[in-house]
Amino acid sequence: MSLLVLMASFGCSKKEEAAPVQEAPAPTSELNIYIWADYIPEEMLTRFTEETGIRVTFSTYTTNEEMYEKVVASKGRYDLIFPSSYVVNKMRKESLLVELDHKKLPNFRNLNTALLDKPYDPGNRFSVPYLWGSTGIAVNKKYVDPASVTSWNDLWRPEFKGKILLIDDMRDLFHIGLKTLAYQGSDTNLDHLKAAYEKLKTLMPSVAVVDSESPRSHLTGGAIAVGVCWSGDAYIASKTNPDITFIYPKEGAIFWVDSMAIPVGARNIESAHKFIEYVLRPENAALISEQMGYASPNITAVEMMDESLTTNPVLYPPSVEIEKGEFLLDVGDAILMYDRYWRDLMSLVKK
Ligand code: N2P
Repeated sequence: MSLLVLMASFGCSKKEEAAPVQEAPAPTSELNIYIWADYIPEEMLTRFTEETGIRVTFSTYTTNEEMYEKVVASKGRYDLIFPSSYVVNKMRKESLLVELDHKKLPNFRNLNTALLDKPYDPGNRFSVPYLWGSTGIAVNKKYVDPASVTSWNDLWRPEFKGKILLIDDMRDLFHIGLKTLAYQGSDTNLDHLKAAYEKLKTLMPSVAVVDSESPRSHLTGGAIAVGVCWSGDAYIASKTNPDITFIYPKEGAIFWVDSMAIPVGARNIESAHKFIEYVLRPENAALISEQMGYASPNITAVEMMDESLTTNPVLYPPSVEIEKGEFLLDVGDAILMYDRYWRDLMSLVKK
């Protein structure tokens, strides 16, 4: 299956609501960005202000769920957010995103068409891909031969007790639990979810740390033998600790695309468009990808980047791994069950 076909399976079939109608407020000289932790070089923000005079404030989140709740609870506070594809789908269907004015985004043409016009946002009316990557297993060679770690099931090996890192990502972790039981990664069947919960429960006593703020610091620290983490963190950690490698489990890694989107109620829609266009400039997109350690959806940027990065399988997975992998889908109301089980699992991690 090609990346194109695989990604065509994004999204779900729920009835769609009309796009939110919103009067564009007068352009202002401010921009409030709400973004994942460690996801943009600060110099990008400084240079944007120097160039446009637009003052940027930014705050960070570590989970899609945290971002979603905050955005819903504080309409008007943020102008630009970075949801993963399945959250774009949810938010657009709930009329929580502003329709983009593509006339203001000429650099959109630099994007890889394989990553555009997917069921999670047909025509990219509400979202513009920012970075993409995967969730796999980081391994420290000091503790274990990386060649012996091939499956999500290896996380349960007794020798890793007390030396496991997890990212604080409910959907990624349930995906792993579900896949080890041969279910779909975005399953909504309650019996399957319960079985995945029971399976994950047996892993929790072995977990040393759950952290999405800075997973890389635990990897470089050296006390972690194996970690469920995002590709970029494994890549950046390997630069300071060469014992760290990244494995795509044989059941398939988890792939995701994070996009830029404007939440309904945003007060600086004009500034948000200017920032999106600024990020789409190839030299800026290349810098973001190089410094953050994730793949760029911007083809022109990829062409400019150093080959050592674009041929690095951690950043740019071989197509065989993409074919085996899965993208997370919106799970609708089943999210409540995920949430309940997740809280219980987190209460079992030794503090
Ligand atoms: C990096 C955040 C990665 C986002 N700190 C995963 N979707």
